[in-house]
Amino acid sequence: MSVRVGIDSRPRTGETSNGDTAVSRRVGGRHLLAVVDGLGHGPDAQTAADAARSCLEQAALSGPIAVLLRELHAALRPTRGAAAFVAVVDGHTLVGAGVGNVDARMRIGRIPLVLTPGVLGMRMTEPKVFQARFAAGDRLAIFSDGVRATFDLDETRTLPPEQAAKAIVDRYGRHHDDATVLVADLEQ
Ligand SMILES: [Mn+2]
Repeated sequence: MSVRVGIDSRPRTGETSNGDTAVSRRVGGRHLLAVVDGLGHGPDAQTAADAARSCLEQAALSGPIAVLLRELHAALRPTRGAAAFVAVVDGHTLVGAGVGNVDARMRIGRIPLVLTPGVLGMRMTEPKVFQARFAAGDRLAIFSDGVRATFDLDETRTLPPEQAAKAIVDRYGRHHDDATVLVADLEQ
């Protein structure tokens, strides 16, 4: 099973620091997919995003997702905090959780997602972990709240993931916020 990923991320208009970040990382048979939105925008938001990125680039993917989120929560403690959606693809199974305003959807499948309120690094309740079936040929999008949720994944179905992510950010990105989309296709 391979996951093909495209990411587009840009700061709000007039800002050079990006408080959003996305991570795609394969370890063994597992593939980590994450989007992080540092609180607010500007350099301090980017510091939070950077701390989250370095945590997610080193974290073990073999344990429960709730443990990964607790590690992320701890790594973000010295920062102003962040919202994040973190998922792991293992075969045809997608397991993940979202804390704060980073959301996700699939083109065909359905994520029974209940976002957990809170801010990673500040306050987090027990994360609500979902599990979904991720069929070959399906497409997942994870997006920060700088992207209007009205986009339809069918609109970009003919585009490869890199171009689809860019098209969604270009068309649906809010100019007053950092905007990020991670698009992942599950291939055979
Ligand atoms: Mn945001």
